[in-house]
Amino acid sequence: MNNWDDTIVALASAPGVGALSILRISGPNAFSSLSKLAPKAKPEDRKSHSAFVTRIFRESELLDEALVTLFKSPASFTGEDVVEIGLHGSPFVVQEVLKASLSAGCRLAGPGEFTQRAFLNRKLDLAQAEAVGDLIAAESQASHRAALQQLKGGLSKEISKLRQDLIDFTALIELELDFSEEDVEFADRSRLTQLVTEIKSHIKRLMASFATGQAVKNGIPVVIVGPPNAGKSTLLNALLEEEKAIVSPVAGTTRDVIEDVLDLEGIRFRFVDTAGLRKTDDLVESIGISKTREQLSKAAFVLLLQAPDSDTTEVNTIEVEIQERALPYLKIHSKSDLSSDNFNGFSISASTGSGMEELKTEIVRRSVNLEMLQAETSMITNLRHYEALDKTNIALNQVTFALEAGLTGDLLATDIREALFHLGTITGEITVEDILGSIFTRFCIGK
Ligand SMILES: Nc1nc2c(ncn2[C@@H]2O[C@H](COP(=O)(O)OP(=O)(O)OP(=O)(O)O)[C@@H](O)[C@H]2O)c(=O)[nH]1
Ligand SMILES: [Mg+2]
Repeated sequence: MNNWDDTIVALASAPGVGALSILRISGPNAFSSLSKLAPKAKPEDRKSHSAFVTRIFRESELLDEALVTLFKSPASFTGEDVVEIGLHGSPFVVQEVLKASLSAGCRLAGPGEFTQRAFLNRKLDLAQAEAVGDLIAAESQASHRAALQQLKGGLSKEISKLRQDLIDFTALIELELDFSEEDVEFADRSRLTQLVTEIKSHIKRLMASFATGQAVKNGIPVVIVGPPNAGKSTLLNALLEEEKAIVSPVAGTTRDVIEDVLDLEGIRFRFVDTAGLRKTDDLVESIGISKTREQLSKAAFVLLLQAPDSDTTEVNTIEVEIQERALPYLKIHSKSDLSSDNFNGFSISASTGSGMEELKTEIVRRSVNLEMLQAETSMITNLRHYEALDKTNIALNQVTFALEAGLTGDLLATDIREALFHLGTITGEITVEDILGSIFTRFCIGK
């Protein structure tokens, strides 16, 4: 257990009219600071995890009546003595109590400092600590679930297991090195080859989840394309139920990229309306079209619109481009209210709303790996973790190479140690100061 000699304080939830604001204090002086603020609190006589109502004073002036919760070290989020003060007061009262706690022996916490203490006290590993940050930022049900799974330690357990398997093996190889004169092999090479192959495929699965993981965190990008006037902007507006994009009968109305997020079935999507794709001599429109290509390169799913009066050659050219990029897409006949033809496939009218609900269902079904989202499996949502897995994989490729070439134990051990190092940076079993700094400063103050 680390022992800091200072006690930190911060607002853990924002003050607002009618809302409870929580002031969180953690450190060796947490209870003595509380006693100064609330003489009747008597924290030493109370059990951990007890909550009670008490009056908060600054000197003899009554500031608020507060709901206080105590957590005694080591049974707290940070592992230290923790006091949480729930204030009813206005932002003014909250500021006054915060100031009074500074005079009572606390200092203001930096960003993420509570979580950092929790990590350094081994209450959470690094991947879990990062999940706290994701949980705070989670805006949709799916991203919330992914963060919670990581916070529960799902990913950490998987990584630790992979590491342990490798560590057991390195131990055998290092034993061989001690007996190098005698030319013995404790570590069965074919068993090691098998183990490395298993670990590599596990890592591949985790790395493949990154695309879904990222999409869940930031919104799955769905790009709307089609010839001019096909009704792209009208569709965006109908999906968002808001007049976000300008709609007009003039071909080439949309030039910029217009986007907004929408949650469907608890999953966040980012719908992107574009200038479409066509050959044009108009300078501004051609800039818009190159922006459409840029959006396509980031798309997870494409909606291709074709109106009854669209030029089919233009539609086909766009469809070929989508296929060349190997993007999953849905071809939609738009403005169905203007045509009595029976199309094969999807048809909608953004004006009358016909086909819109079916379209939303189809987008969710086609663009998300629902199995991955719903299963209780770990997903990689964090670029740092993805890069660490990538480096682990490269090191393991070296191990495979060394095994195939029949290289000696010491060379094998070096590559395995390299793989262990990168795996260890995910959960923080191996910590590098710069990594810690950059992770926790991204948190907000009070967490
Ligand atoms: N009847 C009918 N008209 C529609 C429908 N959707 C769009 N329109 C009309 O078609 C015209 C073009 O619509 P937009 O949404 O601006 O088309 P766009 O594809 O964004 O066009 P550009 O931005 O110019 O490429 C407008 O006059 C819309 O009112 C529909 O479902 N039914
Ligand atoms: Mg438009």
